[in-house]
Amino acid sequence: MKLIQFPKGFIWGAATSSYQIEGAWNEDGKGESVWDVFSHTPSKIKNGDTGDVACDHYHRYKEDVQLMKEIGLKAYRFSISWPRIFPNGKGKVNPKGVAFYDNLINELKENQIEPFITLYHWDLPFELNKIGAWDNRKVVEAYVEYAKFIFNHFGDRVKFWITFNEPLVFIIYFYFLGLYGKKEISKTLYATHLVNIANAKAIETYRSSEYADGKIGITLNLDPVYPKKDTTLDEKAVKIVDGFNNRWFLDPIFQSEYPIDILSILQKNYNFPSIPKQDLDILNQNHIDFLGINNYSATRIGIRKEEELNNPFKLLLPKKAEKRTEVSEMGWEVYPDGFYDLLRRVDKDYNHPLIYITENGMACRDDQITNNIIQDDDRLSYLKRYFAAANKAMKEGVNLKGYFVWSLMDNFEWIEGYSKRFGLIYVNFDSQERLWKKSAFWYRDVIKNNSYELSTI
Ligand code: GCO
Repeated sequence: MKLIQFPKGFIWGAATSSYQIEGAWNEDGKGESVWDVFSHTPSKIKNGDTGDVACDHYHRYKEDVQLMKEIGLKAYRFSISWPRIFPNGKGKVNPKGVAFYDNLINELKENQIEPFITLYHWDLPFELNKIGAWDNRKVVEAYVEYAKFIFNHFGDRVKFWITFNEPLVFIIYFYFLGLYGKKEISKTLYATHLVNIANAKAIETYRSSEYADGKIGITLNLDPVYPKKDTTLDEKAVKIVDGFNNRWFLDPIFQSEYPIDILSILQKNYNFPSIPKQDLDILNQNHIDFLGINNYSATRIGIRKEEELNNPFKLLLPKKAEKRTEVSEMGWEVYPDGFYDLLRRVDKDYNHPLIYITENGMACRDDQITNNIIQDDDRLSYLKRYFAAANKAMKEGVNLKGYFVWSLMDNFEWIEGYSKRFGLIYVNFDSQERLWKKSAFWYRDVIKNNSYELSTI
């Protein structure tokens, strides 16, 4: 057995997002989001599930904060539903929406749990989708106004801010998913740049706000990318996938420029427009305080023909893991060494940034119960190995200061609906009963001891 010891003050947390847990989709003046409309569209979501009720967190938040308290969480990462604050995306504020988050934040503070707030976890006000979603600079302006309101209203109590969750997913994947309706690929790609502008302007707004004494960052979903075979072709494919998946999002944020190899592919194949100098200046003047990393798995790439390199989006599509690979219920490979590799790479290539793991966890069947406790041994084993990988990276110098398990509780897993369970806490979506899983008890002890034993056999 090996003792895995974390430094004093390490921030142990759990994460959720508004659309995935709140429910009350049209209550107390909340406006529609693109996900309300999408999940109400037949055959889009598995089993016809919607986020209409979800975990009913909007009404049960006090009970849920007590669960966080019992687990011993030091912090809780959640997102604010933009259309609950601005039902039309901008203009008139919804006071009952503001009151919900006031109550939640106050409940957290009263229980010594630090709120980490994600401003945007994908629930774009549907009204803004009508003017083009993220490929319209007017949506960027509306986002900055929303952010300004949030900072000024909650900034006295909230000191950790995440501007966006996973631009790769909510732009590239969701444009292909049709979430925003019909879109051209060139506009989709340009939207990744506009979100970077929105990120920089939100940072600028925060730093000039009344409560600018906190930290502000962005959450990216990053993956280590490996060749399936040790061939030049696979190495070339790895460079492209790593470029699209990781560098296209990391470089503008840390280096205020886009990776030239990917930029030239986009210019050649998708007439990606040149970036105006004033945009690059905005990126250059507003850097993040910390990077949030979401990671669950690893990406392995193998191609047979050179021409496959000309269709980068096909390369990017999620792949089924090889046979006999350990996978989660999502079919994602379990590969903790990849997590270590990723952390070391970000640390080395992007100048030793302050990092929080803003999401890591495992979807499991969670169908075994003993003494009212869900026996999620697979998740327990996953977390032990991923925590150990992070700990190893920290010992080698990575500036990692906190870890948020995805997720606090089972919730609406986007197009998978409620069929995939990531929670430390099990949710019976018929009765809304919450049940502890074995991993929640284990996590409670890790937080209490700031350490745990890892079997080395
Ligand atoms: C994401 C999102 C979460 C997901 C989780 C499991 O990373 O995709 O932030 O909302 O539910 O990652 O897929």
